[in-house]
Amino acid sequence: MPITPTDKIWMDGELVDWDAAQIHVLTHTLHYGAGVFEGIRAYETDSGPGIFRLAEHVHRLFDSAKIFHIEIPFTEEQIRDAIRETVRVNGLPACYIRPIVYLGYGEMGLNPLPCPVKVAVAVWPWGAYLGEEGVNHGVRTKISSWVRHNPNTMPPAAKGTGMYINSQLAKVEALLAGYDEAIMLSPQGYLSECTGENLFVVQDGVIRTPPTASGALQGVTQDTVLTLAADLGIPVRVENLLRSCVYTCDEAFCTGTAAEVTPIRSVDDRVIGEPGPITRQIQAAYADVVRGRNAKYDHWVDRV
Ligand code: PPE
Repeated sequence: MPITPTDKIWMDGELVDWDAAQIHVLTHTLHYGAGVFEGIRAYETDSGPGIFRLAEHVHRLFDSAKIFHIEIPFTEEQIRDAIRETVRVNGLPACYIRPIVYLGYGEMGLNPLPCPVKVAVAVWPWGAYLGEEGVNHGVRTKISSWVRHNPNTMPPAAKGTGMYINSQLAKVEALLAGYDEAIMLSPQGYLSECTGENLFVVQDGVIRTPPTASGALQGVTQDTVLTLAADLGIPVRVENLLRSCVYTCDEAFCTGTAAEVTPIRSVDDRVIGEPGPITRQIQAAYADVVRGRNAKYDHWVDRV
């Protein structure tokens, strides 16, 4: 998906022109992959752009950094302010927001501790992550031959840049085989998540999703969906699920900030079909809450 440039990028406390947001080729994170990032969306609301669950995303960024021994030279409040400012100056009604913390230029070798810690925030317009067709009719998925991280190989609770090599291997394998997205299993053989989304399965009116212990990221959208579903009176369970569950389920969908709520129409050529009623209900509830149209969760929408 080509990036549409915007006006300014926030780098280490200053707004710089989009084209001037450059780094050195000996940037530590480029070589060894230890950086942490977030994906956040701002939506158009009645009172200007609203950033969805900003505090939770920034908190996860700090948790990810802590796991990797990266000390962010700003407070959570400063980063929240930087994000609001970047959204504001770029003047978009809605956008995707990418804060990244990385280790900069000045050191080489595997000890990251002496490296300068750099922070940037960029925003750009980003449409349907898995395509409009996917949102409306569901995506075709394949269980990957690539296994999700063992929790003692890579910490699933961290959103680390280098961790996405695993996702990319699975994504490319699925795309080259003619599918839209991959579903990954945990090293123990349970369903884990997709390459950039959490996974949900609906069976007999119950919504189920795998736990972080399966190697899945603890998704903000996953939490939002579990909360909204409970409000709608739909039973929810977070538990280990077998691969066969997703072959025989009534409905399945995946969730993420970028992907929002995207239905799954088939898995390994076992057809689930057009998005079902619970998936549609969750999609609609999500579309409302992110745009500040659900009074109960107005505190999730941070107006800039
Ligand atoms: N699992 C993974 C592996 C993941 O990358 C994401 C977000 C999620 C689950 C859902 O998390 P949350 O956004 O908190 O609901 N993936 C981000 C990056 C996508 C990208 O291509 O870059 C995102 O959705 O912003």
